[in-house]
Amino acid sequence: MNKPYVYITRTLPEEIVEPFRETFTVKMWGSKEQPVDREVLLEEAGKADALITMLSDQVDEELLSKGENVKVIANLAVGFDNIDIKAAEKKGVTITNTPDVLTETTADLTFGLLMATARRLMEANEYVQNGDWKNWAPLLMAGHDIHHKTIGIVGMGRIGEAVAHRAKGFHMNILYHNRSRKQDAEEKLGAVYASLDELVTQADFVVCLAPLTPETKGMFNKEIFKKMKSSAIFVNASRGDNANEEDLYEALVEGEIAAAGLDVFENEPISEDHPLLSLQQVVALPHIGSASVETRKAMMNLCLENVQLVLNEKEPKTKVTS
Ligand code: 8YV
Repeated sequence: MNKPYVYITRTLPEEIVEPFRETFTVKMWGSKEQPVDREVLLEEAGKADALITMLSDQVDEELLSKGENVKVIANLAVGFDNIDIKAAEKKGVTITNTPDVLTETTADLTFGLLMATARRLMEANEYVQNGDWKNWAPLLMAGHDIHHKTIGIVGMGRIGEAVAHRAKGFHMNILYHNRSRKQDAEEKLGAVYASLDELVTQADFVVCLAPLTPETKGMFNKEIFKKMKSSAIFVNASRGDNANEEDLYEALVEGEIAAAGLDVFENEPISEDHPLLSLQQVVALPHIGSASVETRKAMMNLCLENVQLVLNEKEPKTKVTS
């Protein structure tokens, strides 16, 4: 009997894929950096029993109808805003994601980005590297305190809570805004629920960790930035589309907020002439929230396990439903 055919839209390390080659035939897009050509993906979907996709792949009605035999699509991310879940459900295609395995790593990066922005670490590093450090001055590269300040977490899911744990270690006051109340975070971490307006007016650090949905798209706009403290630092490690980039740029230029730490952008990857990169008070990262070797390997493994389970007519570990 022919082994099931699994198409992966990037090249994954052979050590991860190899154990699964016994169960399925695996083909991978030949680039570690470039997204798969849409035409190739559509053609491969027509032959595949399963797909492993990345955030940069649009899983829409067109792809789903080409993939007549596709039973499962495993997305290498916790987010799945690149996938039309309802259309997949209609076609009976199982969609899986990679929650849990990336929670702590993404929280580490988010907190690191917050710290790098508040304490101007990138700017200070560049200053030393450029040979500009000739003297000591009382306010040389002085940033803002983090400890005992107020953090406002928008999107208190798994990663939000893991960031709150880190914030507690820094003796911060924790506000959060979420679709539902989080009793555990309130009881164990002293997190206080706030409306978005209350949160943005009170927080020294506004950290966005909300998934991208029609409700969250553009939620950080002109009006919201205006309500923030002029000393506030905005950190986004969720999806670029949750913030209106033009409004963010204006808020930074006008001094309505002090700085921004961004791991995500509206259109990724961004080029070096992106307006936000012209601002010294912006720390920009190339969407590396979950990018530790250990975590990325765990995510890849989880995708392959989910594919294997579904192809064996078992429940996947981490199924996404609408
Ligand atoms: C992805 C992410 O790992 O999981 C998510 O939703 O945004 C990242 O952790 C990365 O973008 C690869 O798809």
